This record gives sequence, structure tokens and C-alpha cells, in this order.
Amino acid sequence: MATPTLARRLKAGETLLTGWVQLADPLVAEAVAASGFPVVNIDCQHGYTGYEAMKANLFGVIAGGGTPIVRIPHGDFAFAARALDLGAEAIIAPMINSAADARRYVEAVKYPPVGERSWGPSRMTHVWGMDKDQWLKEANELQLALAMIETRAAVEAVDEIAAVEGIDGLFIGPADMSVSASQGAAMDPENDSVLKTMDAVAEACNRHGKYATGYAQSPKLADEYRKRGFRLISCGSDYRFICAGAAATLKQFGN
Ligand code: 3PY
Ligand code: MG
Repeated sequence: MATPTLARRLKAGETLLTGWVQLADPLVAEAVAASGFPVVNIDCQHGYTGYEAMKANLFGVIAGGGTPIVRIPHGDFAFAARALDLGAEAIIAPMINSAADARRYVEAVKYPPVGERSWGPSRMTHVWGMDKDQWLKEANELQLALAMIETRAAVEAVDEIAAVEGIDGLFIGPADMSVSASQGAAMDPENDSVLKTMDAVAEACNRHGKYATGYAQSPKLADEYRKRGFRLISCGSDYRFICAGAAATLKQFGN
């Protein structure tokens, strides 16, 4: 019997590194998970995947021993609900810029009384060994809703977004954050605006009892997250892993 793990591990105080897959091949998703990432995000915003590829990748992650989570396309909350029905243990929703955005998101991904998620957990009740009553009681806690903070508007509204019931955590997107903060002058994930966003997100999450999480484009950013108590830190992507491996192999073989 499979068991959900992410919500429990975070509750127990663990900090977890997350791999990131964008390619539409479950063997790649499996390889990333089997390389040791405890959690693997399937990126359906900028990844090269639709629903069927997301589904295949999700089973690839599970086959590799990882916990699957899914970043949805911008504003596609119906896709989020479908990913949860398949077994994603968290959703990352991009560009949540206001409390109203956060409420619309929660409406789709949490059962009443918190939201209005529609009933359809055939697979999940079966593979997680739950009856319908247990599922209804526990699903809202076991499948997490993470809201991306990656624009100036989102930073201004960060406290109200964190306060929305059903939002389990905030997730920083440093690339978009730096582009928004500089009004298109620079894409620079290590920019001061990103460090300030980390402080604001950490503070809002502490105040409202939510998880602070984010994407790290570099080990330096991962350290900055760790210093501030962030709990889920995403790094790398399958495409970049392949490019880095190919370049390193060429070098090693004397090119
Ligand atoms: C960003 O940095 O903007 C992200 O969305 C992370 O992938
Ligand atoms: Mg982004």
C-alpha cells in the first residue's frame, strides 16, 4: 500500500530538496527521483508537458522512489484538481498575486468547508488505503497548496495571501521576481529584490503558520533559503542536468 509522505515529513520538521522535471518522458522523471531527490516537481507551466505527460511523469517519479508534486500552468486550477486526483502531494501555482487569486486556487484544490474541490478520488482512496470518510477528513491536510510569490504585486499582498485558509505555503520564483522588481531590466535571481522577498515570505509564513518554500537557481540561493528556515527547496531541472552531464563528459574525455 502506498502512503502519502510529503505533508508528514514537513510537519515532522524536515527540509527537503526538490528535483524538477520539464521533459515529457517518465524515464527521465524516474531517473531524477532515483538519483536521490526525495521530492520531484513536474513542471507543467514551463515544462514540455500536457496532462498525459504529467500523468506519465507522476508514475515515473513514484517508480524512482520519489514523491511527486506538480506545478500547474498559470491560472489552470482545474488542472491542479486533476493532478491531485492522480496523486500529486502538492501543487505549486504560479503567479498568485493577490488574496483573491489565492482564494480562487483554494476553491479548486480543497474540499469544503475550506474550498469547493469536486469529489473524484477513485485512485487515491484505493492506493492510499483509505475509505471515503477518511479521505474526506484528511485529503485537505495531505495534499498541499503552495502559492507562488514572484511579482511585485504578490510581495505587496504577501501577508494577505499567506493568511488565506487552505494555502499551505508560499513558493518563491526568483527569476520572475527579479524581472518584475526591475520592471524588465534584468533577470537576476540573486538580486537584492529576491533576498528581500525571502525575508517577507519567511515573516508572513511564520506569522500565519505556513511553509516557506522556493526555487533556487544556485547553491548560493539554496543557502539563503536554508538560513531563513525554508522547508522545500527546488533546484536544477532535468534539461539542465542533461546539459551539465553532457558538457562534463565531453570535458572528461578530452574535448
Ligand atoms: C521563477 O524563478 O520565476 C520560477 O518560476 C522558478 O521556476
Ligand atoms: Mg516563475
